[in-house]
Amino acid sequence: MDYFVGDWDGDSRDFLALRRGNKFYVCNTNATGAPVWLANDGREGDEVLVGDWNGDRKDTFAVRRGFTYHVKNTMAGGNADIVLNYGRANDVILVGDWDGNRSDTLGVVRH
Ligand SMILES: [Ca+2]
Ligand SMILES: [Ca+2]
Ligand SMILES: [Ca+2]
Repeated sequence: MDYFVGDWDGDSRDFLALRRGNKFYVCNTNATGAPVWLANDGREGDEVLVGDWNGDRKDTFAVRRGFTYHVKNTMAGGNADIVLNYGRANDVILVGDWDGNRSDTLGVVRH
C-alpha cells in the first residue's frame, strides 16, 4: 500500500490518499466517512506523482512508467489528460512549483 498527501479538493488543506493495487482511495476531511474510491488505470508497480499540474489548486496524480508520464487533472477515472515523455527511465523525479506560477511541473535529478 502506498500513501500520498495532497490537497485533493482545493480547500488548501492537505489530506491523505492511498493506493492499493491499481485503486486509489482519497480522503478529504477528518470525517469518518469512507474514503472516495477512484477508478484509475494505474498498474501495480507504477510510480505515482502528486501535483497541481494545471494550477487549479487541486492536486491530482500522474503515473510514471519509465520516462512516460500519464498526467490526470481530475480524479475521475479514464484516460490521462496529458501523456508526455520526460527525462530518462532511471531519472529521479521531483515535483514542485519551480517558477512560482502555482502549477507543479517535473524536475529531474541526475547523479
Ligand atoms: Ca483539501
Ligand atoms: Ca490541479
Ligand atoms: Ca510552476
